[in-house]
Amino acid sequence: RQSRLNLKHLTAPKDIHHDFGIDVVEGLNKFPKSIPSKYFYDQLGSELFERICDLDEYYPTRTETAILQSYAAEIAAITGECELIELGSGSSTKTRILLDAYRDRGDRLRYVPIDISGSILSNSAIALLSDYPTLAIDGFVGTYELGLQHLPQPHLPTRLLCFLGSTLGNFSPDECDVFCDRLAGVLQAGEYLLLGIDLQKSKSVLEAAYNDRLGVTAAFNLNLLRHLNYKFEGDFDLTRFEHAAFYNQEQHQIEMYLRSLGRQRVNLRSLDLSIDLEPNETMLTEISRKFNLKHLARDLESKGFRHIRSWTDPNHWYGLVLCQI
Ligand code: AVI
Repeated sequence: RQSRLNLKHLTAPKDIHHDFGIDVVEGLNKFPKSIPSKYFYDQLGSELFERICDLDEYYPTRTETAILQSYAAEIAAITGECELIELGSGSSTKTRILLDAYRDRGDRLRYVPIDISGSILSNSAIALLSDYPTLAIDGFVGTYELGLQHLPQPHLPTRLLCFLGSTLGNFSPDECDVFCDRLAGVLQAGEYLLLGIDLQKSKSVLEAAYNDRLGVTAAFNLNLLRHLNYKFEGDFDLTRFEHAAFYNQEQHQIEMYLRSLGRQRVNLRSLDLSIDLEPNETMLTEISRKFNLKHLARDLESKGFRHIRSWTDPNHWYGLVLCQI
């Protein structure tokens, strides 16, 4: 009998470490300085992000969940029996809503989660297997890129690739372009893409979501420096930086920074890197783009995806887009 759980590690930790070092040297030698947001997600960073998702001010997670709860059955009816692939599956909480919808139809259940965090992936896979006795999981610990390169042979009539949580918004327009081309390249004719995206809205709602009163987002942002210290024998003093997040209305994006409280020099010994920061100098740590549903559907059409349906919440704060290649 075939095992119901198959989890593969796609990247040797050494390679991740190597890319991380190159990205950090490049980002910190540039002006203005920046650090790629994908490095937020060490163990503590992933846990802090899960806490962000529970915050009163951070509406995206619960809004996306509510939309899925309302429309998962409709999504399942459109795609029919299908294999679920998920990029950035994390705790797979939202995936359960889709799995329930397919299970209620009597469909076979197969799930291909891809996540950079091995511990979160294996914990959620074990919990899923016990809650869904007929589910088979064929997952990958690794980057999205590696996961997409190693997708298993499809077993069910079609596939639905889910990219939820508005993570697409953390890519620059160019990265987004490359990524969508990539998705179009790995999916076969007739297969589906389900995207969760945060929509444009008032500055006050957006800025509150990234400047929560408990300071969890600030801790999440500052944890990046702790991660750098740990990885590269660094001496960032976390008390000498502060979190800042603004909505850039022209670019329709939240920009998150770490601001230097005073002039300081920081060393990352194992990278042989020293950087100087001016008082109030900022390092860009994340952009979080906010979309317009019509524009996004048009952009996806230009990549070869046929827009099937979009769903949103009563406030139109968040959108789910289903398209087919
Ligand atoms: C993962 N990503 C979609 C989150 C976002 O809203 O851009 C990351 C985050 N950054 C601060 N709060 C949450």
